[in-house]
Amino acid sequence: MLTGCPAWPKEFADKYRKEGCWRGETFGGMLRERADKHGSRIAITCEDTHLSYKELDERVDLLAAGFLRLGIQKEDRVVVQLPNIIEFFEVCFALFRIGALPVFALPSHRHSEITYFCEFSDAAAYVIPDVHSGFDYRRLAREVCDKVQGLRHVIVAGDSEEFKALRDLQAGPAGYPEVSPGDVAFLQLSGGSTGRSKLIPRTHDDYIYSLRLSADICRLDHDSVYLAALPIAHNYPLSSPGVLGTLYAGGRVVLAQGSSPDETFPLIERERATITALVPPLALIWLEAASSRRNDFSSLQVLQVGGAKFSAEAAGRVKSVFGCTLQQVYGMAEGLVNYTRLDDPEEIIISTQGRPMSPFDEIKVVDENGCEVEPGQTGELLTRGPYTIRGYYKAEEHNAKAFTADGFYRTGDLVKVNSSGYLIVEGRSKDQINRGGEKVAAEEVENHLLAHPSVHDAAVVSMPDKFLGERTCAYIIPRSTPPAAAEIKVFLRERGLAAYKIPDRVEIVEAFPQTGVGKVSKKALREAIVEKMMSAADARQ
Ligand code: AMP
Ligand code: DBH
Repeated sequence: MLTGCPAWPKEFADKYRKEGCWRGETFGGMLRERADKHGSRIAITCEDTHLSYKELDERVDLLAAGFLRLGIQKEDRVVVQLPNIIEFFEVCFALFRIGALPVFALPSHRHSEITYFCEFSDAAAYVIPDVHSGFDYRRLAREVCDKVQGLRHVIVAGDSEEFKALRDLQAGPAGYPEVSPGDVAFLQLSGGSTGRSKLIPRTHDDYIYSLRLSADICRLDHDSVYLAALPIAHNYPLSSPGVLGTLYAGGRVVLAQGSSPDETFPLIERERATITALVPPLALIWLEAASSRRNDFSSLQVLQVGGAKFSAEAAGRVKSVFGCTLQQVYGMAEGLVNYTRLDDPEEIIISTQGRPMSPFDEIKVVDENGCEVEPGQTGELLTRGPYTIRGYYKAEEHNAKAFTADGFYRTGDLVKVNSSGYLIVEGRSKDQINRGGEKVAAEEVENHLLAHPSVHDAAVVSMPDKFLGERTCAYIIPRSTPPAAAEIKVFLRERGLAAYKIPDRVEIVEAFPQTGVGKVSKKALREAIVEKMMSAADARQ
C-alpha cells in the first residue's frame, strides 16, 4: 500500500478474498476486458460524441504512455479536476493503468481547496479543463502554481495556453509498471467534519467490489444507460453505481453538462436513459418541472436520490411523476453504501435510506459512550467492511479519533435501524452542514472567517431550508466595527473558497451562547437562527 494509507488487517483481507469480495481485478484490466468483450459497444456519450469501449481503451493506452513519458510514475498523485467530459475517463483510466493516483477534486473547488490537495498529496500534476461553466481553470492553475512548488505539470483538456495540452501527451506503446489489485487506485475526498477534506485511499479490489455489488443491486447490464447529471468526480455518481458501475456492467454512460431539467430531460428522452442519480434539492426541481412538461420518461427504470435525506413526502411522488422506481441511496466516500432494493415494498422505499449493500458490511449503532443502543433506538452509526477504509491518507492523529480501536469507521451520522435492518438517517453528530448533498465542514469555514481583520470569533451552523434541507449561517463576534455580510462573503470568495461553502447568512453577535462546560453551544446558535427566521416570517404576515 501507498505510505500513509492504513491497510485492512491480514485476517480481514484474507476473509474478504476468501469470500469472493476481492477478486483481484484492477481498473486497467477491467477496461481492457470490457474492450475485448464489448468492443464496439458505446461506453460513453457526450453531446454528439459516442466513444466505444474499444476506442476508450485505445485512447487510454496512448495517454498512459504519454503520462509515463512525461515522468508520471507509479504511486504519483495527480489532482484531477474535470467536469463531465470524456477526458475524465481517459485521464483516470490512464492513471489507473500506470498505477498513478487521481485525487478527485470537484469542478466547484477553488484555489483554497486545490492548493491544499496539491500540497497535501504532494501532487506531481494537476489536470483541468480550459473553461467550464464560464470559469477559466487556467487562471486557477496559475494561482495554484504560484503557491505549490512541487507541482511539475498542469495539463489542460482543451486550449492549454502556456500549459501542457492533454491531446499532445499521447505516446506510442509502453511497458506499464505492475499494478496490484490491493494497491490504492485513487484518493477520494471526504466531505470533511474537522477542517479540510480528508483524503480517502480506495484500492482497486475494494472499489471494484463496491461497483459489482452496486451494479447488481441496480440491475445494470449491457442495455443500461446511466445519465450522469451530478459531477462525476463525486463518489455517488462515480460509483453508486454511477459511471464506473455502468462501465463495469458493460452499459453506456451519458454525460450531461448540467443537472437542470432543460439540460437533462431532452437527454433522457433522446438517449433513452434507464437510470440516473440526483440529490434531494435537484429531485424537487425535477418533480416540479416534470409535471408541467411533456417529456418522454418511459425509458427510465430507476431514479436514485441520495447524498442527503430525502423527505418521505417528496419520495412518495417519484413513482407517479416519473413512472419509475425510486431508489434511496445513503453512502459515503469512506465506503459503506446503503440502498433500498428495487423490489422493496413502497413503504420501505419511501421512508428509509436503504440497507447495506454487502452481507459483509458490519454496522453498529452506539450512544455517546460507545455502547450499542437498543434495537430501533437512535445513535451514531459505526461501520466496518470489505469496501470501507481503515483510515484516511496521512492522518494518523485524526484516524485515532475517526475509527475505533477495532477498525470501525465513526460515520458521525445519527441513525436508527428498523426491524428489517433498514437505516433511517435521523441527523448528525459531526460538525458538518449538508447543503443539499454538498458537505460543508464548519471548522474549515470558521478558520477562513478568523482570518478577516474585523472578526474576533466565528461559529458556522446549519439553518433549516425547505429546498436544500440545510443552509449555512455564520455567527461572527466582531473586533470593533462589525463587517457587512456582503464584505464577509467577498472576503471568503477571494480566499478561494468553493462557492457552496460561502455562508448563506451572516449574523453579528456580541458573544456566543455556551454549554455547561463553556464550549460554544452550536445547538443554541441553531435554535436562535430558527427563532429569528420564524419571527421574521411572522412579521411579514
Ligand atoms: P461525504 O463525506 O461527502 O462522502 O458524505 C457522506 C455523508 O453524506 C454521510 O455520512 C451522510 O452524512 C450524508 N448522506 C449521504 N447520503 C445520505 C442520505 N441518503 N440521507 C442522509 N444523509 C446522507
Ligand atoms: O453523500 C455521499 O458521499 C454519497 C451518497 C450516496 C456517496 O459517497 C455514495 C452514495 O457513494
